[in-house]
Amino acid sequence: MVNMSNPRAVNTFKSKSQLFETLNYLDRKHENDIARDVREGLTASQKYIPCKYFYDARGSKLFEDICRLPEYYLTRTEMSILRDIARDLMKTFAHQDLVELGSGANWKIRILLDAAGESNRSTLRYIPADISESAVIEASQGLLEIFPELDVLGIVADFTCQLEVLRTERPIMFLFLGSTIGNLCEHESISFLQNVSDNMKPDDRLLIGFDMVKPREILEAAYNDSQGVTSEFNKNILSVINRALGADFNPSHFDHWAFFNEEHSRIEMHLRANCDFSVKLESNRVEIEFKKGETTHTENSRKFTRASIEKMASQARLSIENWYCDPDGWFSIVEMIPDPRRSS
Ligand code: SAH
Ligand code: AVI
Repeated sequence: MVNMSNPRAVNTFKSKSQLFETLNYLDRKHENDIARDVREGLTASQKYIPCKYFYDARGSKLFEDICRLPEYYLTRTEMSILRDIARDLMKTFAHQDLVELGSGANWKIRILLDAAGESNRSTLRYIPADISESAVIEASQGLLEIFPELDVLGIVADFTCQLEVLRTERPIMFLFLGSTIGNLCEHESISFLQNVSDNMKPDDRLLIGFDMVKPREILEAAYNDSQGVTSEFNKNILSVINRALGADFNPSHFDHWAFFNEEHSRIEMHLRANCDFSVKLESNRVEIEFKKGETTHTENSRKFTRASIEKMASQARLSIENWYCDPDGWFSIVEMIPDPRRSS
């Protein structure tokens, strides 16, 4: 069983052939966090909004559309690596749990479950964990239609502060794919990985996807696609805030802006005001002014090198077991285990 006893809600859903449960751990505190985070972010000298608020149902769908874009090489490159390694990873994988952090759509896990084969698959449990309830439900339903023998338990939780709900008694392979780790800043990613390591049993494993540094034109094109989907995704965060906080953002007052910041080795995504205006938050209790040209920082997407990954792993008390990448070295999947010296 999953460790924590008090989810806010336990919901049962139906896929074609069977029922599955989701446990929702996002509570009233999470709703208060949005108000606090947005107030803090929009009153800072460089305005910002934490990127975890991108992912309502529409944000999750827009991210899936991004993954299909020709410029967004990350998804297809990571999937090609997964296809290459899936058989080896899964051949002896039975009676264990696959816990996917920030699971999103089910595209990548399907590759691993396919490779597991039906007899091993019927002994596995897949635990998708995401802040987006709609993503967890839809991915689980879709997966059970393809693999009716699979056991699925959905978890709706914030992986930055609720990892303990994901502990189980069986050996776990944790997955943190898509370079979602790049959306955490350096110190957040180290404390996140330390926290994962602290929640790992000695035999657990962790597979992380990292987007690697590459020429600026390729990086910038991936975040400035020609169809404008990334721009829609970026502006969708304003609709999330409008709904959660009774705010009155007009998305057309902002332009999408994304560029590679070489010094910090990250793509930065911003929303730039295209006129002067003010916005009311929390049903008129707070008013924020925006000046034409001023930007609100909505996301960092860090790009890694082998050295930066090795440093981060060692700071988080994780040992690197295996390293997999595509022939161009654009993306890496790194397998880590808890450092045996982690408690000393
Ligand atoms: N792993 C998928 C999806 C990546 S998109 C892939 O590789 O394509 C990032 C996912 O992380 C989204 O589904 C989003 O809802 C989720 N997410 C972002 N911040 C989160 C948080 N703090 N806690 C839990 N899930 C989070
Ligand atoms: C989820 N995450 C890894 C994506 C990224 O590339 O940083 C989110 C994204 N933002 C813009 N495009 C995609």
